[in-house]
Amino acid sequence: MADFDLVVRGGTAATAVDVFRTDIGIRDGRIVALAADLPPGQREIDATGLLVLPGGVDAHCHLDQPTGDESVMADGFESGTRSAACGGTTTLMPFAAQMKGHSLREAVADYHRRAEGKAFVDYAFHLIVTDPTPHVLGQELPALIRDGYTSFKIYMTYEALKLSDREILDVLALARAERALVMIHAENADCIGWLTERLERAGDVAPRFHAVARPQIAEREATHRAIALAELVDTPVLIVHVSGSEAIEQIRWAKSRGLRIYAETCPQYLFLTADDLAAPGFHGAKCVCSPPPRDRASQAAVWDGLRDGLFQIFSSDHAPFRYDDPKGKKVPMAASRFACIPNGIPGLETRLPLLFSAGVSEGRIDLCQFVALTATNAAKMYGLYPRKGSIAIGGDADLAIWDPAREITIANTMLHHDVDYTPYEGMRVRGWPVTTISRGEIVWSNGTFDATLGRGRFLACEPPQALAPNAGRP
Ligand code: DUC
Ligand code: ZN
Ligand code: ZN
Repeated sequence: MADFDLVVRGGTAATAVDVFRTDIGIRDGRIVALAADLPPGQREIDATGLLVLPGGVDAHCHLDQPTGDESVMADGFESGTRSAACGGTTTLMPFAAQMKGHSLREAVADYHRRAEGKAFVDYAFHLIVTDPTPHVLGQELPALIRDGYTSFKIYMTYEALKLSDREILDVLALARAERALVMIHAENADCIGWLTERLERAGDVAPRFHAVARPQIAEREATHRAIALAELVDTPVLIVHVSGSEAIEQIRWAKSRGLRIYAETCPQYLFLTADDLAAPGFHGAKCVCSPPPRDRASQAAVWDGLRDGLFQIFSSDHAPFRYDDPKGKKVPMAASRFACIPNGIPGLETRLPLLFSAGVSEGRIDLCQFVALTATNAAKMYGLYPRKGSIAIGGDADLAIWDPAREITIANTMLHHDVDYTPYEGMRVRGWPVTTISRGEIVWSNGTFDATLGRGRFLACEPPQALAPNAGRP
């Protein structure tokens, strides 16, 4: 009998801190040996000349999330986890969202029903808290945190979702007491509402005005306020989907004062700009997301932040709406009001190749930073480490094997989501995950996806782990 179910042989492995040549022995879904010249396994993968990285952890994506209007998300757990796996991601963290006036516990139960039996790879849930009543803060949330939902997102914008500053303080205090992590969508709701009304009155309703209605100043002000509220309560927060150089300045300032402010950014802020929302006809709607893509200077500031450790996490913020669909970007009101275009763009499968190519292949970040930003830091911050996010004995055998020389021109036809476009159509990348292994099973290999529906498991999260102050830096 072979010692191993699977041996990945001859590759170059990378973690957030090290790059080393090793064979990887896998048994019962876990890594059980890291050494040269391991004895044969029942199956073998020849990784000579390839990189073996931890499977990606996509710590911010939206799947089958009720929207509250007539739009419907194109991807649920089946197509979402399939697409993620084909792009080298083995753990996803979508959101169980509370609707105002409803129970958070019920939202979680509903979201489990949506996921159950449909995932191809493993997943955990963040919560979205929109109605922090005494019952939610005193009963539901503490119990949910103990049950493995240790991170929750709150909004400073959107009428149906936003919290007042006072409510934010209450949520932060609860997170401090219960050791949970609050993720904040930082945009100033009143600035956006005021600008939107003026633009609509002037007849400026095309998709490109979405970016005009959500300027950097609205993100900068809310980011500053989120930092101040977190400082007041003395608890760490994570600012999600940071887009602009001005918000980045605020985070840099907070960190220079020793505050525990963490930050996430996404591919759209490196590879798109507001000009993409001005594409001919209605095509700009394909790039409508919030916060919106900015300009070249902000792209450069985001790269600086990825390089120097300002950002800990690089997520997709996959929020999937079909373009040519009255339940997608073309919901009836969207043609006459940019504010009705569903917010969000797809990106589960392209997240890692885009960052690998422009980051690692082009020398802006090194391989260890890539692993930290795309897997390890999220696993630590959201309480999934060391089971996920690394290559370590005892950890789950979640691996992505990369061909760093493979050149691909991105086309929606090659992707595995159920969205009818990708904003990155035609972009050329160097480096692609050729094989994905989830808990020891090969689910994606050389262009073929092969996994049993429902094999993906729910992961209960531990409390967040502190990151080293320089996590993500060389
Ligand atoms: N916030 C997100 O996190 N995703 C999509 C849209 C939004 O506003
Ligand atoms: Zn958001
Ligand atoms: Zn999101």
